[in-house]
Amino acid sequence: MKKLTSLLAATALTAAAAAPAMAEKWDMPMAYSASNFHSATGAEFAKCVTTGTGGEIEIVTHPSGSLFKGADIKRAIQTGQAPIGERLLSGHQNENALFGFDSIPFLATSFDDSAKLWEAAKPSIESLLAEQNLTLLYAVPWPPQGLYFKNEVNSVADMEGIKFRSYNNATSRLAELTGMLPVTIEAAEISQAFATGVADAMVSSGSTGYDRKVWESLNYFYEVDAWLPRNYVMVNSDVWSGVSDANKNVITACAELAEYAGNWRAKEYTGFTLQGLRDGGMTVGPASDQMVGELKEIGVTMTNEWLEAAGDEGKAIVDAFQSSQ
Ligand code: PCA
Repeated sequence: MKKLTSLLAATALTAAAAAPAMAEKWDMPMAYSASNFHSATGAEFAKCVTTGTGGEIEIVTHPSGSLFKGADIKRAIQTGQAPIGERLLSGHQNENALFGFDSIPFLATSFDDSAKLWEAAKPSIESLLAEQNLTLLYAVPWPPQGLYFKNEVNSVADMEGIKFRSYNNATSRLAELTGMLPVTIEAAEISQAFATGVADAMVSSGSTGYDRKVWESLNYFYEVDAWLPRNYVMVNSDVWSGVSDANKNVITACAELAEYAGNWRAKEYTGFTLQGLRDGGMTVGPASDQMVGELKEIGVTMTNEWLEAAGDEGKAIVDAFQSSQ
């Protein structure tokens, strides 16, 4: 009996020793700061997968663009330099207008509407990604987008000539249509850009302003609720097809959990970070009626431009979203 027990123990030890040889480590590049709620959600997703697969797949997150910068993350995953990662979906709008469905001003301005719009767009986005050797795992919205300025602004005329930090095509276009000068800068680098006067304004969530402590340079946040762009987590499709069915189930379940938790966090973080901006000394409040009216006119122009660029598939997304209202 004793012999059998020690034989079993030895076998168990051998099995345990063999396990790490099969274990894979997946580095997961992420563009935003470790403290950001998307990064916190990604870290929990990574832990869920590592635990759920019994360590067969260990995911290690790399926030703040430390492994690949935001703009390079998708290509890194497509080409297999990294197996998995997170990126701002509308960052790919320059490749295909469809990716910009979530950055159309005033189309979907609340968390509920953003969820409906995502529902309408998801099949198109999944197949666009699949054509690029990418498998979508989960997606989480940012809080509503508002306008940050160094100085008080009450109308579009007041924006003339201001240097404006943009993060995708739509935000650059918004700058052009409001007479501002767009310069594209990753969120990880905005604190320095504002401190050195490379930019004096941006459109973003309270969350990004809070994470990057922009009150050190900027003084006003106008709650415009213009749209809610999304981050998504993708995996290289070749890597994905090599994963066992059991581990695929674990990863899919962890992704569902992450999407749920991320949505919840985004909502919680909205009020918390706006208060954080106030505590930092910023003036936070709604934009003037005049400014909102003028921005909405620009929103109509941008909606029409997007519909033209995104063709029938884009129109089908907007129609499906509007009929879900
Ligand atoms: N923060 C990101 C994208 C949208 C947002 O709220 C950024 O500013 O880069």
